[in-house]
Amino acid sequence: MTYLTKPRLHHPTLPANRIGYTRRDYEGKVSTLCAGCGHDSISAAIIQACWELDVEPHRLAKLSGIGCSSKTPDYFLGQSHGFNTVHGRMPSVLTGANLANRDLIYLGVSGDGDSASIGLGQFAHVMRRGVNMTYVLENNGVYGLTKGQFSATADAGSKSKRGVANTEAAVDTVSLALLMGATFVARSFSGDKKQLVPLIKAALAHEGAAFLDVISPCVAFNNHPGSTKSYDYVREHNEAVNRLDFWPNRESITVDYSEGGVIEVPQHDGSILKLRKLAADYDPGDRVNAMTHIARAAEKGEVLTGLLYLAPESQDLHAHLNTTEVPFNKLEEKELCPGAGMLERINAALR
Ligand SMILES: Cc1ncc(C[n+]2csc(CCOP(=O)(O)OP(=O)(O)O)c2C)c(N)n1
Ligand code: SF4
Ligand SMILES: [Mg+2]
Repeated sequence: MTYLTKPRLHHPTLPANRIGYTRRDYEGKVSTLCAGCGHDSISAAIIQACWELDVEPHRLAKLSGIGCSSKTPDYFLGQSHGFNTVHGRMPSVLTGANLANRDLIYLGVSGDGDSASIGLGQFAHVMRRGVNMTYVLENNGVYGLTKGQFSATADAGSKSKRGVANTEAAVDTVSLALLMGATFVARSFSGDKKQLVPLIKAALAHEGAAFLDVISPCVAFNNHPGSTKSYDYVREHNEAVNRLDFWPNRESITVDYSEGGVIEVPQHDGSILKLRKLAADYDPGDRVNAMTHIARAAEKGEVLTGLLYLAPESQDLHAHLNTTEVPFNKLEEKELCPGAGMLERINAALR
């Protein structure tokens, strides 16, 4: 058996969200990952975020590559659209789907092997193109599915289970996302649901390329002393720059934030991000400053988490390409094929 379906039993007292769904309606099949794998906690955070956001499951498309991480979309949002693509190719398939139907909410799930090795080019280009998506990278520093080889995000000096030190420099995916022009960049930890759930909600509401790197320990191959992606290491070195609260536009804000250090950032859809500053000199609106902070923290062996960058203005690929508001898959044939005369005029303009 390759998967286990969950019985569709609903406890009558489970709370429902505004569209009448309980958390169970956002679950998927029973996970076949190792007990304690960080990836399962990320799936639970995605379920929580989508339930709290009242996402209609049929309006969400989840796409992934290959790896334990890329298997996880089977374990959440069982009523959403899903596409398990080829290793490292989730971004291009997602870009195509997004161009064909801009009306869906796009969630890409990937691993550090999937994104930082074979899929590095695809990752870089989907960020710079500003595809309207949430890109969740479940980062454990190893190729979990193929038995724990170091991946390109393993820190130099980090030791394997057998005590061998990694000698190669790590690809820092948040720095790369910033360099490539991502308009929302965050890092979190699978063991910190309080931080992770609002970050996922804010990323899903963001218009443009939202990148979320989540350190997600692999308990089978990379959770020992000497690993910099273990539960203990991340807990001891986690430096959160801010705490985020996400407020959908329909809710009036009643919480008292008078203790100071809070920034309100309105989003294009009317929702509001409330950022509680934890590091006084950290400004998530300043990309260059964010890159410097991330590099300095990495030098000290710290794992900088929180909302690291939010572009003051963001646009997505459809805005760059000036495409029609109507999704392509809803256009009639006469609009998609305007005839030989129009083709001739286009060709003439290009000569
Ligand atoms: C084209 C191709 N090359 C190699 C593989 C073998 N392979 C499967 S998963 C994987 C790496 C997965 O690592 P990661 O993306 O970090 O996911 P994890 O299992 O750690 O969550 C590799 C190399 C493959 N499936 N396809
Ligand atoms: S091998 Fe590692 S990444 Fe894969 S399921 Fe097990 S703990 Fe998770
Ligand atoms: Mg991995």
